[in-house]
Formats: sequence, structure tokens, C-alpha cells
Amino acid sequence: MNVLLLSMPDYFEHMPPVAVRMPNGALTSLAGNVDDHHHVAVADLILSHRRVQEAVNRLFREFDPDVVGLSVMTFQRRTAGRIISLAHALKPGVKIVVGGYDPSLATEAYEGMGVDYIVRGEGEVTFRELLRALEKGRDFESIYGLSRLDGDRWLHNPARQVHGLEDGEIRLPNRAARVLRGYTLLGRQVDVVETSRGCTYDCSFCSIIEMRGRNFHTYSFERVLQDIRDASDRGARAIFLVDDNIMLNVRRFEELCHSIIDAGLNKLDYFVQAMTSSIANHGETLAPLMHRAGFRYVFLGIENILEGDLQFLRAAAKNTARKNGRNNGNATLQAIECLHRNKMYVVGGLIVGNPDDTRESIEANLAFARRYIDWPYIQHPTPYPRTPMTEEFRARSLITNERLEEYDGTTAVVRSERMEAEEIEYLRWKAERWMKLRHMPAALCHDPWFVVRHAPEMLAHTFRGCTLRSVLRLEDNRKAFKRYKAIRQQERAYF
Ligand code: B12
Ligand code: SF4
Repeated sequence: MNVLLLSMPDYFEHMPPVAVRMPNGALTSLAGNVDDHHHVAVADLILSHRRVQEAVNRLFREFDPDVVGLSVMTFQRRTAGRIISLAHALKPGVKIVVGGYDPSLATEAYEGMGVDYIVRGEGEVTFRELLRALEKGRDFESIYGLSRLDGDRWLHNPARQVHGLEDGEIRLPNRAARVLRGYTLLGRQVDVVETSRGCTYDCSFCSIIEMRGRNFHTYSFERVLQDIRDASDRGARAIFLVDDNIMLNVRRFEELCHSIIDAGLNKLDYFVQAMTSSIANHGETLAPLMHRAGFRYVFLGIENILEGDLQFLRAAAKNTARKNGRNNGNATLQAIECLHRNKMYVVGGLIVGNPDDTRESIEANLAFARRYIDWPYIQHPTPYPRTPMTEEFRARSLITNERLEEYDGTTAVVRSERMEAEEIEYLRWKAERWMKLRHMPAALCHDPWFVVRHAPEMLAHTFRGCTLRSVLRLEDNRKAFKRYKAIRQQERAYF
């Protein structure tokens, strides 16, 4: 069968396509795990975000798909709906399958969207079995994790257990299936690699627990190194480790760094998401090792610097430093200092606009970011399907915006008890632009050619809505913010 796998073109504020176009790891993993006789094409539509319709038309002409699979996050649901309609128009009768976080956690929302199958949870085995059932025309009922349309009724097969990755059943991703080019992270070809799946924490804003429960499974280092080598052989110079929480097992992560060094794969740049507690508590040995292994940017899930907010976010535990077996306060500063001492940059993940936030509590977080963080990744709490946070925001009637295409993390869609959503977003927007500007020299040193060529576009993105008058403060910043919001609105029209 001809199978076309698509990820959505929708991007958010901190990942402008001029600088970041990251592949979707799920699709190549699916492509690597179907039976060999299928012809699979993977197209990350972020690479054609300005010409989505043309790109889909062309992909249909070239691959004539029997099955189309879409990987969807919540803020991409509207675009997914439009692509599904287009697919039906281009080829009536084509089978449509959706998977990923949104279809898994808001399954019912897809039932009326012209979809034939919904894959809930991990997809490799379910999708392989679905293609087999489609070929045979039977046995759909025995596929765990599948929801399917039977006449005009939706049937939901039992959930599939999370995969123990240790058994080697999940084969390596198939990057050869990609049919579009142009992945980049500041001009360096980037790829994604997984070394583990899952997390045992339960932060209230995170979708992971509802998606797969609290567990942690790991791939063998042999497989991970093979995967990195494959990405590198295909031209990648930067690797994003997309594990949900790679720092859960610090000893294992240290061994992984050693393995990367021993295999000579430390010439690549690595980007990773990390818990502050792991870095703070093990940093003395871990951080120098990470530096030697090639780690360059570390995304720290700080979430918030205030204890009350951390309690709301259920993120206090992962931000706690320990000394002699005892809690020793917040780990954030210790972690940042440790990473800086070892020449790594900190991408600071903060969440502002929580229910009890005030102007002062938000300003405190912004001031912290300004002072300590190299690249801000500040977001607003976003009520994604089935997270504990969503329930609380709903119960407190704080959700002010139900337009899911705006659930991109940097659009405030909830208010706090004391502040309007728009005012919360305004504070973040106003502060963050300047923090991003400050990192330009570091980016210039590392990737001078790219930054010189793209600086105007990058600045135009960061400061969109602003004019010389607003930068010189001859105009009220709120007018620039309104223009920014209008531009952002236009950007969301991918069709
Ligand atoms: C790595 C990552 C990123 C990376 C890379 C993204 C990329 N290009 O793939 C970066 C940093 C860029 C990123 C950005 C964002 N992310 Co992100 N990200 C993740 C993370 C950590 C892992 C995702 C991953 O690659 N896993 C490995 C792959 C193999 O697993 P998978 O994606 O789950 O796919 C499996 C199944 O879902 C299924 N499946 C998936 N797609 C399909 C399709 C078909 C057809 C089938 C059959 C099956 C299937 O099968 C796959 C294999 O088993 C998750 C989870 C987490 N713990 O935080 C969040 C997560 C996916 N991100 C999320 C969000 C919201 C975002 C952002 C909007 C920022 C934000 N506000 O947090 C941006 C938007 C990106 C953009 N396009 O601009 C949310 C999504 C929530 C939701 N309900 O939509 C998550 C769940 C985090 C959370 N907040 O809980 N992200
Ligand atoms: S530690 Fe990270 S992956 Fe784990 S629940 Fe919290 S945010 Fe999600």
C-alpha cells in the first residue's frame, strides 16, 4: 500500500520556521515499523508551511496514497481538519488515520472529522497491525489501541499497553522515507532521536501521564548510537533528544554521554530537556560530561520560581535540590550556574499566568529570566485535553478562549483570578523580545553565516508588530502588541 504520513505545519512563537524546522519523530518511527512491502512517504508540513495546500496536492499526485496518517497536537486540530477535507477531495475513498497527543487524548473530537481510524497512544505496533488488517479487510477488532468507524458507529478497542522498549521490537526510524528537505536549527541540519519514553512525575500541565501512565522505558545504547549515526550520516549536525524525561535515571544518562564520546559522536551538537533537580544534584560530575559529549543547549523545566506556583503546577519535586539526603530548597539557580560553568546555554522553560498569579508574581519570573536565562521559553498555562490543570482551570471558570488553534502555549487562553488573559500575555511578550535579542551574539559566534544571512528575518519575527516609534518608546507598546496579535492571527491561516 502507498502510505503518506503528515505532520502539521502549525508552529508556535518560540519555534519560528526561519530558525527552527524540526522533524516529527513519530512519523519516521511509524515508517520504520510497518511491513517492508509498503511504500511510505513522510512529509513534515512545517517544511512547506507557506504552501500547505500546494504541498498536499503535489504529495497526492506523486504518491497516490491509499492511507494518509496525520500526527496532531491540540493546537493543530483545525489545520488537521482542513487537511482531512482536502485529502477526501483529492482522493475520495482514501483511508485517513490520525494519531499523536490530541487524537489520543481527545479521541471523541475526531469522530466527526472525516477520519476512518484513530490510533490512541504509542503507534508503531498498532499502525503496523492496522495496515495488515486493511490489506486483509478484516481483524480490526483485535488491534489494541485502535478506534474505528463501523458503519456510523465508533468502536473503541481496548487500550494497548505501553511498550517495554527493551525487547527490541520497535525498529529504528526510517529517515529515508522523508520526502521534503530543509530541517534546520539555526542553519544546522537537525534531527530527533529518542533514547527513552515516559516519566514518573505528574506535573499538572503535562499530557504525558494521561497518554501513557507513569512509567519509564529505555532503548539500548547500541540502538541509540545506531540511530544517532544514521541521523548524522544523512547530514544532521544537531540532534534533539526528544525523550519525555531523560534525566529520570541520571546514572544512565551519564553512561549515555560516555557512549556518545566513545563512539566519536560528540562532534554533533546536542539539545536536551532536563529537570533542574537532576542537574543541580549531580551537576558536578554530570555537567562536564555533558559538555564533552557535545551538549550545547539544555531546556530546563523550571516552570516557575515561586513556591505557590510550583505547587499548582505540581512541579516542586522535580525542582528540589538535595543535600545529605535532605531537601535543600529550589534547585534552579544551582542548575543554571552548573550549566553555565560548563559552557552550556540554558533555555528556560517558565509558565506564567497561573490561577493565583498577580502582576508582581509574573514580573518576578520575568526578572529572573532576564537575569539568568540565555533563551527564554516562557509559556502560559494551556488547558490541553485531560490534564489535571485543565480540570482546575475549568472548575475555577478561568478558561477564556476555546479556540484550540490558539492553544500554542504563548497565547494566554486562561486568566488568573486577578489578571485578564490579554494582560498576562502582554507582560510576557513585552519582556521576552529583548531577552531573545540578547542571545543573538552567541548564535552569531556559533553559526555566523546563518545568522548574518537571516538576522533581518529573525529580528522581524521577534519584533513583529513593532515599529521604530514603538522601539524608541514614542508609541504605546500596547499598540505594537495589538499589531503583533493581528499578525499572529494571520500566521495561523495555513491554508
Ligand atoms: C520533543 C517534543 C517537542 C519538540 C519537537 C517537536 C517535534 N517536531 O516533534 C519541540 C521542542 C520542538 C516541541 C515543541 C512544541 N511542543 Co512538544 N513535546 C515534545 C515531547 C517532549 C516528545 C514528543 C516526541 O517526539 N516523542 C517521541 C515520539 C516517537 O512519540 P509521540 O510523539 O508520542 O508519537 C507516538 C504516538 O503519539 C503515536 N503517534 C504520533 N503521531 C502519530 C500519527 C499517526 C498516523 C499514528 C498512527 C500514530 C501517531 O505514535 C508515535 C510512536 O509511538 C512531548 C511530550 C512531553 N513529555 O512533553 C511534548 C508535547 C508533544 N509537546 C507539546 C506542545 C504543546 C508543544 C508546543 C506547542 C509548545 C508547548 N506549548 O509546549 C510546541 C509546538 C511545536 C511547533 N510545531 O511549533 C504537548 C502536546 C500537548 C497536546 N495535547 O497537544 C506535549 C505532549 C507536551 C505537553 N505539554 O504535555 N515539542
Ligand atoms: S517531569 Fe516533564 S515529562 Fe515528567 S510529568 Fe513533568 S513535565 Fe511531564
